[in-house]
Amino acid sequence: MNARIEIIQGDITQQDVEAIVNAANTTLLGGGGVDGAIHRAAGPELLDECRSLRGCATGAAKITRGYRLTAQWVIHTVGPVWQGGDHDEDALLAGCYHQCFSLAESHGIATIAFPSISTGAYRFPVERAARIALSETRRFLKTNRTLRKVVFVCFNAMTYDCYQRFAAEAEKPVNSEQ
Ligand code: AR6
Repeated sequence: MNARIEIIQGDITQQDVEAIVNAANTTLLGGGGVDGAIHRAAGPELLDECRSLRGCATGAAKITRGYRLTAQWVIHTVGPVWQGGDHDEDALLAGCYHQCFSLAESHGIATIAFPSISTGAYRFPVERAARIALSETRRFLKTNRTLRKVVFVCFNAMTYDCYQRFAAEAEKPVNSEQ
Protein backbone atom coordinates (compact mmCIF):
# COMPACT_ATOMS: atom_id res chain seq x y z
CA MET A 1 0.00 0.00 0.00
CA ASN A 2 1.07 3.62 -0.54
CA ALA A 3 3.16 4.52 2.52
CA ARG A 4 1.32 7.81 2.93
CA ILE A 5 -2.13 6.16 3.18
CA GLU A 6 -3.45 4.63 6.42
CA ILE A 7 -6.74 2.86 7.00
CA ILE A 8 -8.01 2.50 10.54
CA GLN A 9 -11.24 1.76 12.36
CA GLY A 10 -12.19 4.49 14.84
CA ASP A 11 -13.70 7.88 15.59
CA ILE A 12 -12.49 10.74 13.41
CA THR A 13 -12.94 13.31 16.20
CA GLN A 14 -10.16 11.58 18.15
CA GLN A 15 -7.54 11.70 15.40
CA ASP A 16 -4.27 13.52 15.98
CA VAL A 17 -3.96 15.07 12.53
CA GLU A 18 -3.82 18.65 11.28
CA ALA A 19 -7.17 18.45 9.47
CA ILE A 20 -10.23 16.24 9.65
CA VAL A 21 -12.85 16.12 6.91
CA ASN A 22 -16.53 16.47 7.74
CA ALA A 23 -19.24 14.77 5.66
CA ALA A 24 -21.62 17.71 5.90
CA ASN A 25 -24.79 18.83 4.10
CA THR A 26 -25.27 21.88 1.89
CA THR A 27 -26.33 24.11 4.81
CA LEU A 28 -23.08 23.44 6.74
CA LEU A 29 -25.17 23.95 9.87
CA GLY A 30 -24.65 20.51 11.37
CA GLY A 31 -26.57 17.25 11.30
CA GLY A 32 -26.28 13.63 12.41
CA GLY A 33 -23.59 11.02 11.82
CA VAL A 34 -20.01 12.20 11.60
CA ASP A 35 -21.18 15.82 11.18
CA GLY A 36 -22.94 15.74 14.55
CA ALA A 37 -19.95 14.10 16.21
CA ILE A 38 -17.55 16.73 14.85
CA HIS A 39 -19.74 19.64 15.94
CA ARG A 40 -20.16 18.16 19.42
CA ALA A 41 -16.42 17.63 19.81
CA ALA A 42 -15.40 21.01 18.33
CA GLY A 43 -17.90 23.05 20.38
CA PRO A 44 -20.33 25.84 19.42
CA GLU A 45 -17.65 28.07 17.90
CA LEU A 46 -17.54 25.72 14.94
CA LEU A 47 -21.22 26.35 14.16
CA ASP A 48 -20.63 30.10 14.47
CA GLU A 49 -17.90 29.96 11.84
CA CYS A 50 -19.95 27.63 9.63
CA ARG A 51 -22.82 30.14 9.63
CA SER A 52 -20.53 32.71 8.07
CA LEU A 53 -19.77 30.37 5.14
CA ARG A 54 -23.32 30.45 3.73
CA GLY A 55 -23.47 26.79 2.77
CA CYS A 56 -21.55 24.62 0.34
CA ALA A 57 -22.49 22.96 -2.96
CA THR A 58 -22.56 19.19 -3.36
CA GLY A 59 -19.12 18.02 -4.47
CA ALA A 60 -17.42 21.14 -3.07
CA ALA A 61 -15.53 21.84 0.20
CA LYS A 62 -14.91 24.70 2.64
CA ILE A 63 -12.45 25.00 5.52
CA THR A 64 -12.82 26.21 9.13
CA ARG A 65 -10.80 26.08 12.32
CA GLY A 66 -11.09 22.98 14.52
CA TYR A 67 -11.69 24.78 17.84
CA ARG A 68 -11.78 22.16 20.66
CA LEU A 69 -10.67 19.34 18.37
CA THR A 70 -7.07 18.15 18.33
CA ALA A 71 -7.20 18.88 14.60
CA GLN A 72 -6.43 22.50 13.83
CA TRP A 73 -8.69 22.48 10.77
CA VAL A 74 -12.01 21.00 9.66
CA ILE A 75 -12.62 20.67 5.93
CA HIS A 76 -16.36 20.43 5.33
CA THR A 77 -17.42 18.70 2.16
CA VAL A 78 -20.86 17.72 0.87
CA GLY A 79 -21.09 14.29 -0.67
CA PRO A 80 -23.85 13.32 -3.10
CA VAL A 81 -27.03 11.60 -1.97
CA TRP A 82 -27.10 8.19 -3.67
CA GLN A 83 -29.90 8.12 -6.25
CA GLY A 84 -29.07 4.88 -8.04
CA GLY A 85 -25.78 5.88 -9.68
CA ASP A 86 -26.89 7.76 -12.77
CA HIS A 87 -27.13 11.22 -11.21
CA ASP A 88 -23.43 12.05 -11.43
CA GLU A 89 -22.83 10.58 -7.97
CA ASP A 90 -19.38 9.14 -8.78
CA ALA A 91 -18.04 12.42 -10.19
CA LEU A 92 -19.51 14.45 -7.33
CA LEU A 93 -17.92 12.17 -4.74
CA ALA A 94 -14.57 12.32 -6.56
CA GLY A 95 -14.96 16.13 -6.53
CA CYS A 96 -15.28 16.09 -2.74
CA TYR A 97 -11.92 14.34 -2.35
CA HIS A 98 -10.29 16.53 -4.96
CA GLN A 99 -11.47 19.77 -3.34
CA CYS A 100 -10.49 18.60 0.14
CA PHE A 101 -6.99 17.84 -1.12
CA SER A 102 -6.76 21.22 -2.86
CA LEU A 103 -7.70 23.02 0.37
CA ALA A 104 -5.24 20.90 2.35
CA GLU A 105 -2.49 21.80 -0.09
CA SER A 106 -3.26 25.52 -0.10
CA HIS A 107 -3.28 25.58 3.73
CA GLY A 108 -0.01 23.70 4.10
CA ILE A 109 -1.72 20.77 5.83
CA ALA A 110 0.52 17.69 6.08
CA THR A 111 -1.80 15.20 7.80
CA ILE A 112 -5.51 14.71 7.07
CA ALA A 113 -8.21 12.24 8.07
CA PHE A 114 -11.32 11.39 6.03
CA PRO A 115 -14.53 9.62 7.03
CA SER A 116 -16.28 7.47 4.44
CA ILE A 117 -18.13 10.38 2.80
CA SER A 118 -21.75 9.79 1.64
CA THR A 119 -21.91 6.16 2.83
CA GLY A 120 -24.12 6.74 5.89
CA ALA A 121 -27.28 8.85 5.70
CA TYR A 122 -26.60 9.53 1.99
CA ARG A 123 -26.55 5.74 1.22
CA PHE A 124 -23.72 5.68 -1.35
CA PRO A 125 -22.59 2.01 -1.64
CA VAL A 126 -19.50 1.60 0.52
CA GLU A 127 -17.48 -0.50 -1.93
CA ARG A 128 -17.99 1.96 -4.75
CA ALA A 129 -17.21 4.91 -2.46
CA ALA A 130 -14.05 3.25 -1.14
CA ARG A 131 -12.80 2.70 -4.67
CA ILE A 132 -13.36 6.38 -5.54
CA ALA A 133 -11.79 7.60 -2.28
CA LEU A 134 -8.65 5.53 -2.78
CA SER A 135 -8.22 6.23 -6.47
CA GLU A 136 -8.64 10.00 -5.98
CA THR A 137 -6.13 9.89 -3.14
CA ARG A 138 -3.56 7.94 -5.11
CA ARG A 139 -4.01 10.27 -8.06
CA PHE A 140 -3.45 13.33 -5.87
CA LEU A 141 -0.46 11.91 -4.03
CA LYS A 142 1.31 11.18 -7.31
CA THR A 143 2.02 14.87 -7.82
CA ASN A 144 1.61 16.31 -4.32
CA ARG A 145 4.59 16.60 -1.99
CA THR A 146 3.01 18.52 0.92
CA LEU A 147 0.75 15.79 2.33
CA ARG A 148 2.61 13.34 4.53
CA LYS A 149 -0.29 11.22 5.73
CA VAL A 150 -3.87 10.53 4.60
CA VAL A 151 -5.91 8.51 7.11
CA PHE A 152 -9.22 6.85 6.26
CA VAL A 153 -11.13 6.54 9.50
CA CYS A 154 -13.73 3.79 9.14
CA PHE A 155 -16.44 3.78 11.76
CA ASN A 156 -17.40 0.13 11.42
CA ALA A 157 -15.78 -3.17 10.43
CA MET A 158 -17.62 -3.48 7.11
CA THR A 159 -16.33 -0.09 5.95
CA TYR A 160 -12.84 -0.92 7.19
CA ASP A 161 -12.82 -4.20 5.25
CA CYS A 162 -13.88 -2.47 2.02
CA TYR A 163 -11.14 0.14 2.27
CA GLN A 164 -8.53 -2.51 3.06
CA ARG A 165 -9.61 -4.61 0.12
CA PHE A 166 -9.48 -1.76 -2.40
CA ALA A 167 -6.19 -0.46 -1.03
CA ALA A 168 -4.65 -3.88 -1.66
CA GLU A 169 -6.32 -4.16 -5.05
CA ALA A 170 -5.05 -0.73 -6.08
CA GLU A 171 -1.51 -2.05 -5.81
CA LYS A 172 -2.09 -4.67 -8.49
CA PRO A 173 -0.60 -3.58 -11.85
CA VAL A 174 -3.81 -4.50 -13.70
CA ASN A 175 -5.67 -1.73 -11.86
CA SER A 176 -2.84 0.75 -11.95
CA GLU A 177 -3.44 4.04 -13.71
CA GLN A 178 0.28 4.49 -14.37
N1 AR6 B 1 -15.95 8.99 12.98
C1 AR6 B 1 -15.78 8.44 11.75
N2 AR6 B 1 -16.80 8.04 10.96
C2 AR6 B 1 -18.05 8.23 11.44
C3 AR6 B 1 -18.32 8.81 12.69
C4 AR6 B 1 -17.21 9.20 13.48
N3 AR6 B 1 -17.35 9.76 14.69
N4 AR6 B 1 -19.68 8.86 12.86
C5 AR6 B 1 -20.23 8.31 11.76
N5 AR6 B 1 -19.26 7.92 10.90
P1 AR6 B 1 -22.77 10.07 7.60
P2 AR6 B 1 -23.12 11.02 4.84
C6 AR6 B 1 -19.36 7.29 9.57
O1 AR6 B 1 -24.19 9.68 7.69
O2 AR6 B 1 -23.57 9.68 4.41
C7 AR6 B 1 -25.29 14.15 8.29
O3 AR6 B 1 -26.47 14.32 9.00
C8 AR6 B 1 -20.63 6.57 9.20
O4 AR6 B 1 -20.68 5.28 9.82
O5 AR6 B 1 -22.15 10.77 8.77
O6 AR6 B 1 -22.14 11.76 3.99
C9 AR6 B 1 -24.90 15.40 7.49
O7 AR6 B 1 -25.30 16.58 8.14
C10 AR6 B 1 -20.45 6.46 7.69
O8 AR6 B 1 -19.54 5.38 7.40
O9 AR6 B 1 -22.50 11.05 6.32
C11 AR6 B 1 -25.62 15.18 6.20
O10 AR6 B 1 -26.96 15.62 6.26
C12 AR6 B 1 -19.74 7.77 7.34
O11 AR6 B 1 -19.25 8.30 8.59
C13 AR6 B 1 -25.59 13.69 6.01
O12 AR6 B 1 -25.49 13.14 7.31
C14 AR6 B 1 -20.63 8.81 6.69
O13 AR6 B 1 -21.93 8.76 7.26
C15 AR6 B 1 -24.36 13.26 5.24
O14 AR6 B 1 -24.44 11.88 4.99
